[in-house]
Amino acid sequence: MASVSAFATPAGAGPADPQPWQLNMGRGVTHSSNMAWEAHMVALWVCVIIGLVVFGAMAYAMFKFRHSKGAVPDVSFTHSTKLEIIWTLVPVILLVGMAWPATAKLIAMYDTRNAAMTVKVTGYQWMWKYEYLGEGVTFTSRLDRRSDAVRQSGEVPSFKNEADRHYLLDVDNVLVLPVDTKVRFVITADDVIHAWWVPALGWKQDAIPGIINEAWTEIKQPGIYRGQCAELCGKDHGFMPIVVKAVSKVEYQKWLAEQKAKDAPQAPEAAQATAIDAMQATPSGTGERQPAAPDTSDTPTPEKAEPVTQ
Ligand SMILES: [Cu+2]
Repeated sequence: MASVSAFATPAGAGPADPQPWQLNMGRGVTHSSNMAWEAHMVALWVCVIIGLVVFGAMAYAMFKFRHSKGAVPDVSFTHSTKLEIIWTLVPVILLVGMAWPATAKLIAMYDTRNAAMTVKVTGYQWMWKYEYLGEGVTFTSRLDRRSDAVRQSGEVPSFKNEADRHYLLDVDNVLVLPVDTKVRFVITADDVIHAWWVPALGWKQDAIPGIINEAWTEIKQPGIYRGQCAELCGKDHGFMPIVVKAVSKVEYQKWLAEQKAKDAPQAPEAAQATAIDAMQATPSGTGERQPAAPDTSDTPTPEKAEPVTQ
């Protein structure tokens, strides 16, 4: 990674954003992403060594035993038991040697126990809804207005323009999470299959209607981490980015209190989320939905109301 960080970070780019001329996979900012990076580096070096040995042997054989030097083919050679044992055992040892730690890492990545908090993520065409379970904080997160306007104007955005630095990668409401906290995600969708993916966290998880998938993260350093929907989900698949803002625990508590205060009387986000719920409600939808409050101005007295029969 030293070679990567040697390149100057462009102004406005976050610590986990890809850099110009970056060759290797980024390390990310979580234990999971570091484990993925380690598994990747082991596999990469195994591949590099195999490549050097195989192509080195080929080059040596072609150069040393060439026709012009009077080499004569050994036409009597049919097989070598010793060689066959070696070229079977070596790959088996390599594969087991790589699979063992990779499996241990995968098991750790799927262990969502002992999380301090849970965020429910729901994918919609084409936005995300975040619910901080048990906190009563819910909001939707969609492509920021600036990106939306630019993409529809036909104008070609330039990375030199600071306002377009994160073109198609900015949202109106970011997902705020505390650092050094195990956060469990429950991930689903309300229409088609989406996938929630923030590379710096080290995983992606499918968001499937009718199925709850789990994942977790524990972000080590504060920052802005960007991602996108990673499942082709319709015409605006490319326009439902994800932005995670990791802050200190104190800042997070402050932010949460602000959200609760804002949501308490008449919350635009909550109202918007409820509107989306109502719009997308299907008979197979989960949970009981309260019918909209009736307009009582010209409603007859309750005893006159018709009983609802199914
Ligand atoms: Cu999607």
